[in-house]
Amino acid sequence: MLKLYQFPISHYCEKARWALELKELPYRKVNLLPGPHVKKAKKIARNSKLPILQHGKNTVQGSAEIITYLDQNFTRRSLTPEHPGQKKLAEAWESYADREIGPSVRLLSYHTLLDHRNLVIPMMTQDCPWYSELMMKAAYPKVAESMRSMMKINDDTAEKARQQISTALDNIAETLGDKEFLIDDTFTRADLSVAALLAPLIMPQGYGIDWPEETPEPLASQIAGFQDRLGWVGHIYDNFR
Ligand SMILES: N[C@@H](CCC(=O)N[C@@H](CS)C(=O)NCC(=O)O)C(=O)O
Repeated sequence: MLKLYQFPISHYCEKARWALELKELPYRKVNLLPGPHVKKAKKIARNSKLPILQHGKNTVQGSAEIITYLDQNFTRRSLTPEHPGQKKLAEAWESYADREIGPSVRLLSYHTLLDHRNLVIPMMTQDCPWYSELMMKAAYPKVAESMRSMMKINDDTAEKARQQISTALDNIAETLGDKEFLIDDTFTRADLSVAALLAPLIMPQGYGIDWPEETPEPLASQIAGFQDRLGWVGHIYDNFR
């Protein structure tokens, strides 16, 4: 049995969900609440970060490690290219997305959303036990403050994140040209990772979360500024998620 410890809202967890679902592997989601997740995560893995996959006696922490584990243990619909050069390139794109895109998208999104508890609490507690929303409402001021401080979220870092996303989108467009995929002519972990980590900017259905009906400012305008370069992410979601 495969068990995924995750946050429904997290785009790193989305990478793992996507890989599991693309490979058509049955798995059970264990949704954790930000805050109380620390105790559970540290009990089963090295640190508090999600996603964590459990498979029998094996525990795998980290979205890239999970994709590698799944490709090694379930060969159906491999996401890692076999050719060593392409494999290296796919892993380099994934690592770039994990380091540069994921944290920037998260910081920019939370910079606005943390000011809107009515929007963010339902996303944080989606598909969690019934009492989670009550718990989160009570703990919210502390949770929001500690998230701002842990991720160093402020106006300056949000502007840096916006610029970093813009640079990443230019790099992606330049690599793609008129191609469909980042590596040759196959959908790989590179496309999955880049698209999943940019997904909060297009809020796709397949992600599995109820996105807010309206995006508050300044996030809405920041996303609008990327719109002309986000078409590929939508295409990848429409066709491969
Ligand atoms: N490199 C990791 C990053 C995972 C990550 O940053 N997870 C965040 C959620 S988006 C998390 O669990 N944060 C809570 C914590 O660090 O305790 C991966 O790819 O899985």
